[in-house]
Amino acid sequence: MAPILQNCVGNERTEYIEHEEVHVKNPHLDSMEEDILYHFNLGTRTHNLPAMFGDIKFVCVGGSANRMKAFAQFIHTELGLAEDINAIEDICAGTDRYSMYKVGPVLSISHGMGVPSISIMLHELIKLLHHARCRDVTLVRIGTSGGVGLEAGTVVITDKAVDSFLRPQFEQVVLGKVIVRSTELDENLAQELLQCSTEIPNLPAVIGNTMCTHDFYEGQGRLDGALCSFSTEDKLEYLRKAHEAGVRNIEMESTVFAAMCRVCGLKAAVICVTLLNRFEGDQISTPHEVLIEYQQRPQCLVSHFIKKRLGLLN
Ligand code: R2B
Ligand code: URA
Repeated sequence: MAPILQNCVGNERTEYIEHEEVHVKNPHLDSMEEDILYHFNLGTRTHNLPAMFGDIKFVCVGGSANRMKAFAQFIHTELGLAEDINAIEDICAGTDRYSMYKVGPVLSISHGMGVPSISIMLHELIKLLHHARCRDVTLVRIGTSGGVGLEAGTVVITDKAVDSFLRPQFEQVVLGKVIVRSTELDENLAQELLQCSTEIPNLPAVIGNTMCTHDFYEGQGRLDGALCSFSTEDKLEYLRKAHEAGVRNIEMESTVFAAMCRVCGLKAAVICVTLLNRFEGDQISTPHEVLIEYQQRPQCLVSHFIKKRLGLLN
């Protein structure tokens, strides 16, 4: 069956309205007596979601479970919370699909690698925020990426998330048809984050477009996978074209993240550090300790942003 393209870019947007509860865009949910958030091992019957999560204002998501645990511990220290840091436990301990940590008004969740993995997490996260009656929530993806014409270690705050064809859209196949959703992110939030970056020493940051691919190797124009069907010149030409279109980094989750948040009226941002400059190579050969420091940069930036929003900075 040939795919039928439904061009609905932009049609599904929900405007963000201050102090309104988080929206879900599914009329079927109202008639369900119970909602089991299977991959979180949480549910509306088994857990008091408003009591557990009602005060959440910031959700930070990232690929690795260890990194999101480290972020939870870091933000706990940064916010100067009274509770014992060792009491921060994985709320999703009953499953190893995702990890989730709550630190005051901040939720830290891992989403794995790639669009399908983050998309499942986001369906359940947005329903969780809805069931918990959360208001004024900001979502931030913090992650790693390959830089396009940037020095390694630069943090890219995403302007537009674009697909492999450089289109600011995400295609979701639904019932054998393609639904197209816009991947526009909140411009003011990106600017606010850029301003925060200028207030932190040794945190080079830019606003740029982020390309989201469905593969790390051939899909990102790498010459070092198990398969490669193109030349070095083909690769460089593709990267040059992407750079001309404003792409400054490449990762694997931003389009669906931007699209789903936009449809549900959630303010969202993507902050990824570049681990290498893809014009210079494909292998990530930077020493481990340097990579660790790079990966802390998006965490420092989002922590500064949260503290500023909470009025904890002078
Ligand atoms: C960045 O890093 C991962 C691949 O190494 C992927 O999840 C991403 O977006
Ligand atoms: N993550 C990616 O998706 N690509 C890179 O090049 C580095 C990290």
